[in-house]
Amino acid sequence: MEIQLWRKILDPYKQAVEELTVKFNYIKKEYQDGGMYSPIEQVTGRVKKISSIMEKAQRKGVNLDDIKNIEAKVEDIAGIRIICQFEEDIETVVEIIRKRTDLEIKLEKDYINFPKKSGYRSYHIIAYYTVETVDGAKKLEVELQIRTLAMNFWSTIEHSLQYKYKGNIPEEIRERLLRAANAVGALDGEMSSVRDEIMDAQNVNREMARIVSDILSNIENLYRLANKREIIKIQNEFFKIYSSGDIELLEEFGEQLDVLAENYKAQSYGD
Ligand code: 0O2
Repeated sequence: MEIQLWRKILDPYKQAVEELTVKFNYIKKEYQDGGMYSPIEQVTGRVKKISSIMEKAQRKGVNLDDIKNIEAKVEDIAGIRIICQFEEDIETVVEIIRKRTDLEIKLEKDYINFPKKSGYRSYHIIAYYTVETVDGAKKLEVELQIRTLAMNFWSTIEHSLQYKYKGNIPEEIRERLLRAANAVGALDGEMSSVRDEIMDAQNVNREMARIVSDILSNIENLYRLANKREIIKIQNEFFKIYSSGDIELLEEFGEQLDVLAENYKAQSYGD
């Protein structure tokens, strides 16, 4: 098939990858804006290279002229990777995907409870997704890979070794990779056991950042409305409470500042 035709075929897949990357990043943002822990840490996407599509199609015994069959058999032309901090988050993300109305699940592959012989661990979902193009709607297959940071680290290294050794990784390296995969499994287990504490610490940090940012924008607004002496007093009070690290005191201070800022605004409107 001509390269030009390939490009035309791949365009909707590119659109699907771009749209889904935005959508999953928005889920992360929604959690964070609501002051909640996000099960999604990072989202990436890619359209498979033409050479990889051809290689996979050949491996699956598909004629390279039979584009419909290639699209049906090579399920990961459009790939989205969702990275989570903890193994527990994977199930949450899978549930989110199962409930979406814009994704219709074709099949799920659980390489977490059933790792591959290589040691590869990840959760895969093949789903149908429709993109609107100038030629009308096109229903495509996309592959969603959901995995932890640690699983992603392992698979990235292993993938580049597969590439280096053209799929024939020497036995000794393969064994080491398998040992490393077990270590990654143990690491995820350890991280899960301290998950609640890590999440609490992250929530406190996020909450602190939100309160500080509100206080600073209030102080900035008050600069225009209140007198300098009062502002300096407020600022010093803020620095004192901030250095104490007491989040409750900081919250209380922030609320008082909100009231003060509102009063000044009301006064200035009344002028
Ligand atoms: P790339 O470069 O990531 O695009 P199947 O038809 O189910 O037998 P298929 O279609 O290969 O086999 O599906 P599978 O096994 O679910 O794998 C799809 C993708 O998962 C792969 O894409 C890899 O990204 C990843 N993957 C699967 N197994 C391994 C593994 O052992 N190591 C690593 N690092 N990644 C793996 P591609 O096509 O390999 O390429």
